[in-house]
Amino acid sequence: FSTATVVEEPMITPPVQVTYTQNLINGHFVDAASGKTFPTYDPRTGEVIAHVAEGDEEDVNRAVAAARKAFDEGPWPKMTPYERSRILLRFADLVEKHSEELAALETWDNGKPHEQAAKSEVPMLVRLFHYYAGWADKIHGLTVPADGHYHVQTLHEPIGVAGQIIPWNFPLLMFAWKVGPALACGNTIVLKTAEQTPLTALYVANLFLEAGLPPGVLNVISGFGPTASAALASHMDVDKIAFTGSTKTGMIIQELAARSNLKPVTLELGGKSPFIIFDDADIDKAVELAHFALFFNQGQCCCAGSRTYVHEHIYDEFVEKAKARAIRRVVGDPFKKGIEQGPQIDSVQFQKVLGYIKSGIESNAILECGGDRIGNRGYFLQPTVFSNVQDDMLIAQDEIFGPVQSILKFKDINDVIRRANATRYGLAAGVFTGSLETANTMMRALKAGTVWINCFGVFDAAIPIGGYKMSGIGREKGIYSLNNYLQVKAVVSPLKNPAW
Ligand code: TXE
Repeated sequence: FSTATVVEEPMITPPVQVTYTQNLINGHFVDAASGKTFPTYDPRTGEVIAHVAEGDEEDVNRAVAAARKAFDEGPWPKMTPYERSRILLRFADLVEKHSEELAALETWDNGKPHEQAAKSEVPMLVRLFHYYAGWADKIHGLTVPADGHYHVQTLHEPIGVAGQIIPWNFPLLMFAWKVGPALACGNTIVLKTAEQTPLTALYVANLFLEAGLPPGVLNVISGFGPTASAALASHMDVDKIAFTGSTKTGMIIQELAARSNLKPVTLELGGKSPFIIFDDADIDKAVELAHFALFFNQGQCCCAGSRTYVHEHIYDEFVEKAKARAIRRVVGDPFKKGIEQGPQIDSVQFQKVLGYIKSGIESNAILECGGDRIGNRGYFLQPTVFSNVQDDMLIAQDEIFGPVQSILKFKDINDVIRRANATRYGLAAGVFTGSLETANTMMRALKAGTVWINCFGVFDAAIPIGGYKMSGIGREKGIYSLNNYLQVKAVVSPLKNPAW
């Protein structure tokens, strides 16, 4: 594997320093109440980048108290919406100003290609805050034509203290998807970052302070799931919880929310999204898109096109070309120019992916290429392609969350619709075809929160995302995310003289 040599070379020193490692509570960076810290690692080498404060129940209690006070006593929900919008815009300007440090920090902590962080993810963070800054002063209720002699209106009010728990695969974007709409609606927040990637959220939290966000409106805690997240999800003074992560943990979060104060829950969970290629499609474009759909971000995407269904007429040619493309994929130090794939996030995920590769081999899928680690340090994996994958194999059912493409053969449209939908997940789907009728039929038939037709992985601040079935509850981004952070109050009052 030619890419192995790339990984063995000395790694580039990241062009950024770690400045913020403490929790942000009530406008101040503070140590954990216990005094404990934990390491965050460079996935290129497994070496420690920094030690960050380890928040647990006591820190969550302090953060929730600050967020409660900032909500109940203001000024945040009581500010004019325009003033809130201005702070979100100032924050976006500061992100732009510090985009180089941010992109470098994101790559260092997560391992994703620096070009991807710099050219796509940091600009998307800015775009998302511009988008929600635009909403802040356009949130309003309705007047309702009810029966009887009443004036009826609805007020759309912020819910209160929002608890938000985010994962490690897109630390900055997950921060933006959660924080943007919550702040635009006038809520206050306690956000718990993923233990693998605490650094960029702390960095941008400081930019929020610089932008003039009042103390207590946004609190950021680093820490672990069973301690910090669980305390947040079960807190009696948290009014809403939003979570992105695995389906298994999503079920725990919903249970904790239900058993405490029945706080509403939104969940963005796992997926096993089909990418379906018909025989009337341009095969070279289909190969490239299917490759991108699966391998992007080291395969660590909730929406990854992880079941590549290919029509039997073009199957053999597709498999050959998909294999050739995977072998050409450039893996190495994500700080280097031209690198397409960096390391997996940590040893747990790395071992998990290797376990699925073993399972694919044992279940008699054909290993076309890859299948092993690259080099002997860090968490680099060979881009791996399996053909002859059957629907009942583990690699066709579970979320692998790594650079492993599974190619399955199908006969006709009815066959593939049935099989594509035969999963507990329903996050996304992709269709590649030259026929409008096929595209329209697929778009209606697929049970998924997003259907990409002749494209894949197109994200935008305005496009909602979320899951059918066990891929989640609710939608994030776009206008739909506002509903997650608003209460609707109906106000009814009688008329003096109904004749008027
Ligand atoms: O996720 P977890 P992990 C999927 C992907 C991956 C698998 C496991 O398949 O391989 O999940 O990854 C917090 N109570 N996705 O273990 O456990 C944790 O601290 C409360 C898909 O990293 O879901 C972190 O903040 N909270 C996904 C967050 O949950 C708990 C993105 C995510 O961790 C907790 C990431 C507990 N008991 C992984 N345990 C997507 N939808 O994009 C953990 N957490």
